[in-house]
Amino acid sequence: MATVTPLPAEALFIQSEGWTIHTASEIGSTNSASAQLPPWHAVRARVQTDGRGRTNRMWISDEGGLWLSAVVPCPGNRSKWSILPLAAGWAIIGALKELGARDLRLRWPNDIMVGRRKLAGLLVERFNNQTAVVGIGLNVFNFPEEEEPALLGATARLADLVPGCYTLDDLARIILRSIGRAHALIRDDEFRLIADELNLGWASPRLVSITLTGRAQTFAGLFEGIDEQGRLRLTTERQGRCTYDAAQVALLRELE
Ligand code: BT5
Repeated sequence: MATVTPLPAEALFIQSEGWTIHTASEIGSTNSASAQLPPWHAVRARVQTDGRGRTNRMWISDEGGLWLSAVVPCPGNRSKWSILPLAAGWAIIGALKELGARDLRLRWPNDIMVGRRKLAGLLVERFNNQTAVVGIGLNVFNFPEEEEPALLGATARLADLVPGCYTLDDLARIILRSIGRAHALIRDDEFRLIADELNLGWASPRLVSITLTGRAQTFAGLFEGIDEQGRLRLTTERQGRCTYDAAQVALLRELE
């Protein structure tokens, strides 16, 4: 289980369209700082000192990027909400398109890519049965490769895609609004609308390699989008057509 840390005492907050957004200068991880907040609260940090990705990979969170975590209610059956990471990716792509960004795509399950460069990553965590924390890391005006040279050539920045006079506060508000819409679709059992739209973007099968959680070996297959429960559809030479949920897949690499 990921660590839970309190929100820094100096965090300031504003209200925006049903959200309470807490902002602090420096936070370890905005996801950890959101763990005990009620639904419709969000936390934003200027920098994160311990930003994390999936399976505890490191997330570089230098000044100028949007490091934001949003707490949403998840009533009822836990499995109903397992599609939240995909829906959040869809929501963020929608929000960035509204702003004028083009040629964005979702790399399953939740990387937002421009070609082969990563613009944003998402980390959805459940710290209790009532809520989920949707963590969003979006490169905007920052230069993550200056902090981590291994990222050279592998990242994209919103400022290069959409020049304009938006602030990180504006972006936080637009993205939170869009997350609220995606949340309502899941709540109302309308996820298939999101799945259909995502599958349009994945219409051409793509060769990928997969490492399953807890297994050492990697195998190749054709990624063919998601089913109505958000599970990855894969065709492999040995097993034919199979499906995997996000928790079963430790790593997906695109081979073309
Ligand atoms: C992710 O993990 O992509 C999820 C990232 C979620 C970050 C947000 S920020 C707000 C909230 N608070 C947190 O602590 N986390 C969330 P994953 O798919 O595991 O990708 C991690 C990999 O992305 C790393 O191993 C690097 O290769 C790469 N990476 C790290 N920092 C990056 C950056 N700023 N831009 C692009 N790629 C990066």
